[in-house]
Amino acid sequence: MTNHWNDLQYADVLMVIGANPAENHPISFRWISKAIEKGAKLISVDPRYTRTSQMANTYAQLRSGTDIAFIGGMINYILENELYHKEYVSAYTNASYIVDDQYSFKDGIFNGYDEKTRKYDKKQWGFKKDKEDKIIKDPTLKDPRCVFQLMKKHYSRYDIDTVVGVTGTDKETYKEICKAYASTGEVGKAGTILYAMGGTQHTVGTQNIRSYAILQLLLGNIGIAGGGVNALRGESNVQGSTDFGLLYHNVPGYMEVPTDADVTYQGFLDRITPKSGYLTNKPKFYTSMLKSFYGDNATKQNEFGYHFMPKLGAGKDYSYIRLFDAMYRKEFEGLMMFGANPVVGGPHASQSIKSLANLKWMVSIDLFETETSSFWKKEAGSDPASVQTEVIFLPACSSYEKEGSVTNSGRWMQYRWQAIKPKGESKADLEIVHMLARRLKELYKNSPNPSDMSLKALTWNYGESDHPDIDLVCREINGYDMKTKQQIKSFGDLKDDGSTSSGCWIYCGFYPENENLAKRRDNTNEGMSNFLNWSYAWPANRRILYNRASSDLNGKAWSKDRVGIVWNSVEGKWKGNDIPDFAATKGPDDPTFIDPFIMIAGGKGALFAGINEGPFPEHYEPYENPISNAFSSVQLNPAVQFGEKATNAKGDVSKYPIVATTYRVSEHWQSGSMTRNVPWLAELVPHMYIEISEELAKEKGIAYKDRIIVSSARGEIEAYALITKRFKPYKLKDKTVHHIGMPWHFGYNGIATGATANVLTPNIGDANTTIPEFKAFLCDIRRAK
Ligand SMILES: Nc1nc2c(c(=O)[nH]1)N[C@H]1C(S)=C(S)[C@@H](COP(=O)(O)OP(=O)(O)OC[C@H]3O[C@@H](n4cnc5c(=O)[nH]c(N)nc54)[C@H](O)[C@@H]3O)O[C@H]1N2
Ligand SMILES: Nc1nc2c(c(=O)[nH]1)N[C@H]1C(S)=C(S)[C@@H](COP(=O)(O)OP(=O)(O)OC[C@H]3O[C@@H](n4cnc5c(=O)[nH]c(N)nc54)[C@H](O)[C@@H]3O)O[C@H]1N2
Ligand SMILES: [Mo]
Repeated sequence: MTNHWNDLQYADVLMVIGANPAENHPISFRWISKAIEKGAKLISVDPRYTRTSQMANTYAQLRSGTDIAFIGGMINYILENELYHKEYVSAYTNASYIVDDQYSFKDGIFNGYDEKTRKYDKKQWGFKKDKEDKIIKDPTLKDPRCVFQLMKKHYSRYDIDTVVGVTGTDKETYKEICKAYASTGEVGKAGTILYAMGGTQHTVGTQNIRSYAILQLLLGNIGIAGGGVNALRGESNVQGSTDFGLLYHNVPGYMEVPTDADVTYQGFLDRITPKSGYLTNKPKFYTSMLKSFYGDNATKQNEFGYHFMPKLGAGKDYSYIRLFDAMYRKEFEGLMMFGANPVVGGPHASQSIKSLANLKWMVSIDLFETETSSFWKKEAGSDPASVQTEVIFLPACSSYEKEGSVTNSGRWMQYRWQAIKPKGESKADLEIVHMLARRLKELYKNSPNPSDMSLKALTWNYGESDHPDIDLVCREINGYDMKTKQQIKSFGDLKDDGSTSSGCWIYCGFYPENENLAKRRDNTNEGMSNFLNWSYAWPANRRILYNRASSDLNGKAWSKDRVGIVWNSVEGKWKGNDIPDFAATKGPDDPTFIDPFIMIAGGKGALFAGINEGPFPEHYEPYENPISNAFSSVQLNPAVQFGEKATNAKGDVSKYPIVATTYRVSEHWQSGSMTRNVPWLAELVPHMYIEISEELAKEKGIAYKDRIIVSSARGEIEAYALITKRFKPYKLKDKTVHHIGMPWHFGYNGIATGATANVLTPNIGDANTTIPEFKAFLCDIRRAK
């Protein structure tokens, strides 16, 4: 989230698109309801009429996988009718930048595309520069080659009729939404966008979210209270885990993992450090992280221990789908899984089982025996001995049985204390890792083998018993001065000369001196519900990102009802209801002042930005699509990469004419290991079901509670039919398309069991993140015998 949960109450219009917070983030509704009580409008855009839709002023149906068309039409409406926030767009975004002459867009393809590699050369999407190497701008936004005009041209193709012909949305409802949301472009108004997996789990997931960001920049909705692009994150600590390098290509603080092509530390730093913007400081953060990994073993002479770091094979991709592909090819011997159940949660689930069966060993660290830790029973049928994978199960304890912090969607790092002692032999994940690390270090301490140097050089100073001292972990995450061992107060004080250590730079400052600020529980509201003394928000306790944009060019708040940070000329500093995310003493007239979007070189909000499939989001159809693309002759996102051929079976509309999507219900949690083992919850939603419209049920001769079979190119499942008004057939331009939906919470273990939706889902992902396309695929249904 650029903003945070409590802040939702300050919005004038809330658009929930690709999320269902009433079910999946129920507490958020406290703040949404508060906004509604004050007169705000709630818009819900979803293929299915959800519990969120039920609370909304306006509900729009859209076919799964068509968000870019939906938002593209809104962008067009706003540009055509000049409803954007003019001063904001001109001053705070890159709308005025003149784009390089090379830029072009023709029939779905931008310039710089290589068909063979399915990749773009992003360097060809640059800006025009003058002799002093400065970007040429036209603040009037009239130049036909400025970002603003090129964007206008790009989205002029997204007229309302074409859009609703693709999304299947009712035209009058669509117009109503365009008007209502565009009203937040008025100076002083605020609109917020809430999204989650309905937006991301697509082959165009990243561009879906970029289209939300463009919309928000045009309306001047970023940096202000009640605004923002707000990702409603998933598992309670998924924000924290990505902050700490959960993903294969990141180390803590969203910095890059070195590859084996990065032969020297300096060369690596040169590659990953931008030439301008705040991230020019990256070497300070990286070196401090290496000091936290290797302590005194990281010296200037050995490039701060850079060579101890494991390197990723250059060009290798070990994101989820590729990792399972690699396991299938037997490129891995073993797998350690902390709290994951891929046999239910992963795409093309029956294929995941085959990948696991190709491992030599697998460790599952979980609260329950899951479908994954018992996969060998299913895989082998009546002969478990035929599966060679050695499976080890370590009982983990639940969140209530351990202490530590979790970071919520608003980036607030909140400490939780242990409520009860762990049951049985179960242990906290941290304890399991700690015990393992200590034993491994002991085993290898005398090894002369160079490949074991990394383990030997690693510092592990969290106490001498099997129970780690978590306070020492917290102190190390924040960081300290190597000589004095004093805690560092802010990431601005980190150095690249090896004199400071910090485990995760974005968290540096949560533990200055002797107070762990994640433990703060002072709920005094000093202004705009930012609760600056409640827990700690990264970075630097800032509650709303890019908050310079909360005021105008002179430093005056856009709205007196939404004061973020304002310039106080008497005191000569920026003050307000938040922590400024820029130098607080540099006035608005200071020539060295940094623009609001501090993390981007130039500081301007990027309406034009190079991500993998182009500088402007463009609509492409999902991998499996019911109609041909109305916007160009390119069907699928041209930058999507394919994995193993054998695992990428594609269903054709002639055989699988129905669009399907998957989602969650309040009563179950994820792959269901936890909730399907809790009797009360298992009783509330005891069976797997498929939601189908009354029209489709009639066409197929299916009655309520009939057993039906859903098939896709990957497999088929059997479940109960739930006939509902929540789904309606879609009237697209040339044909009517049926749409069904189903929860993905079921598997064959636990008290409540049922078919796994992911047997049906495709093994293909987004072109930037590779998140699987769980939300839009084709299938067919029939009555079971
Ligand atoms: N009770 C409960 N709460 C949960 C979870 C849970 O399992 N149970 N899981 C947690 C986790 S890890 C996560 S990531 C979050 C996820 O939170 P959400 O993203 O809200 O979860 P979903 O229900 O998967 O998807 C949201 C909506 O997207 C819609 N949708 C499908 N396709 C499209 C599309 O193409 N465009 C648009 N605009 N919408 C589409 C679906 O119909 C669905 O209503 O929830 C978290 N909260
Ligand atoms: N079709 C479809 N598939 C999806 C999605 C979708 O929308 N549609 N959503 C995707 C999303 S957003 C997500 S996040 C993934 C989730 O996929 P997974 O992470 O594989 O599924 P979970 O059920 O969340 O697995 C969590 C496991 O952790 C265990 N656990 C709970 N607490 C602890 C703990 O403290 N320590 C340890 N060691 N274990 C613990 C639980 O018992 C459970 O078995 O699924 C994805 N799969
Ligand atoms: Mo998630």
